[in-house]
Amino acid sequence: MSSLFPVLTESSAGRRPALRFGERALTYAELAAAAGALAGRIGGEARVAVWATPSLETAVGVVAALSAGLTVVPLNPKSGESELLHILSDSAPSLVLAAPGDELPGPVGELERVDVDVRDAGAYAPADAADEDPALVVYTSGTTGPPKGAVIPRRAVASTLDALADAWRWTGDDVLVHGLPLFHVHGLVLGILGPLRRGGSVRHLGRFSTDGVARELGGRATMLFGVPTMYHRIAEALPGDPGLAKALAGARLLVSGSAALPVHDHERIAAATGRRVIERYGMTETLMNTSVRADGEARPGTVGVPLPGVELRLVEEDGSPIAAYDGETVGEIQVRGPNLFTGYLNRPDATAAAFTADGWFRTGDMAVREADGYVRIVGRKATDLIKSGGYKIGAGEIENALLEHPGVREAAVTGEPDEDLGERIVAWVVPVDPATPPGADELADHVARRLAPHKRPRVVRYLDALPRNDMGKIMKRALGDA
Ligand code: MCA
Ligand code: AMP
Repeated sequence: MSSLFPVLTESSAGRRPALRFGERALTYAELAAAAGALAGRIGGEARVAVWATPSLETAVGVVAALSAGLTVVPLNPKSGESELLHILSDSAPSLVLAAPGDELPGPVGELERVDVDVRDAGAYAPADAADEDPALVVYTSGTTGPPKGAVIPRRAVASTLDALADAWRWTGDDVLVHGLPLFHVHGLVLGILGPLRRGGSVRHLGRFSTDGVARELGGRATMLFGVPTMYHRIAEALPGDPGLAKALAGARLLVSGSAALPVHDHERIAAATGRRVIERYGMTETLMNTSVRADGEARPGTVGVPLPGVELRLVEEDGSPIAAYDGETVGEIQVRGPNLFTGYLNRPDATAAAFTADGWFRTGDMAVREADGYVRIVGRKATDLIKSGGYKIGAGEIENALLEHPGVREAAVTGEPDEDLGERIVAWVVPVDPATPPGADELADHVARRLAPHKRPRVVRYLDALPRNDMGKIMKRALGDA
């Protein structure tokens, strides 16, 4: 297939800025040189892990590996030991790319390590890779068990980014600002590979802050990507921050995704800035499916229309397609198109279950379609999937971690509405000894150490017993009344 980053081979683009993280930046010529040198060092490998800190090194490491035709497994640097062990044994990378000086814990430290030198210089010569070759393996949580590795081919990356370019009129003149993590699709594929495929530039904030957004959008940045929690924090800050309001008012495009942006936050931002945030809808497995278009109506509470090349349908419980465009009939969203993953690594069972016989991917998201085709997501099929801060978190994974704590006899995990996070993780715990139950902080630390800090329970509620039905199954819906 043609190169994922055609601009890197165009000498005319050489002096244009490509990446900026804080004070550190690379032009296209510098990025091509650093990626070329690194690709030369790792070219013989097949699958490599990247210690995905929010840094130039991560961006250079990923671009180099993709240019060499390799598959990248991004690792969350805050993942705990069991999560890292699972990801590394499942994906079996032959080495890890990291920034010089970064400490690599336990199982990652045992891998062969290649330091990314962003000032290195080599010839940039992208390898010939096929459309169906895997580009990324991104781990994503399910309702039960450990996260599954979604294998994302190169054609999915290219097609989703080109479809977004069409929908958003995204060009090489755009300067994107964001503070998203670089081990998920949103921050890495859309937020780093997106600008580089267009020949534009990205300014990463290191970590999200409304000050950083005001500074960059008040300067040269034209677009902002964020999860709803970030836009909620912006909406909260706007009344006291005229500089932030002015900066947002001047942006070309404000895009939210990864979870639903509440209409209240949409309206507060519109009232303070005169600008509407637009939403797009995607998944790790499908990359992007729909979006409000730059030239379309930004209707709060909707995720717009299917992107070019993406087929989308709603189906009834029994799988029969819904014909109605009435804003009322709810069905599960199924999608088909070049944006889809090829399957879950080492999980043919889960892959088969995710698709219908005729190749539609079952998203598990429930939606209605309005008369003009706009999709409005109304909920999710599985109550055991929690979206907190834009992260998808499986209840079963946290329950298993809690049950490994010696003070926990039984555990159930649910999501509760949260103004800031969308949903917060609640752990319902039956202690081994009711007189000395493990403390809430201790249980949160326990989960954060094993899995990841964003998977830790924010609230712990203690019970004498979990509500169960006649079959012994935990009745999660009864937990609120327990
Ligand atoms: C707190 N911390 C702890 C503990 N408690 N660490 C260890 N043990 C503990 N017990 C640390 C946290 O690690 C964090 O560290 C800090 O304290 C604050 O934590 P927290 O409150 O959880 O986070 P936050 O800073 O408030 O983060 C909110 C956030 C974040 C910035 C919105 O949730 C975020 O980045 N979300 C983005 C998720 C995302 O990209 N999703 C995309 C997947 P420190 O201060 O060092 O950070 S979805 C996707 O890709 C699809 C395709 C799509 O559609 O987009
Ligand atoms: P992930 O598995 O982390 O890639 O998350 C994918 C899920 O995020 C989807 O199945 C949706 O439930 C949710 N999602 C992504 N974008 C949106 C959006 N704009 N509105 C509502 N939900 C969204």
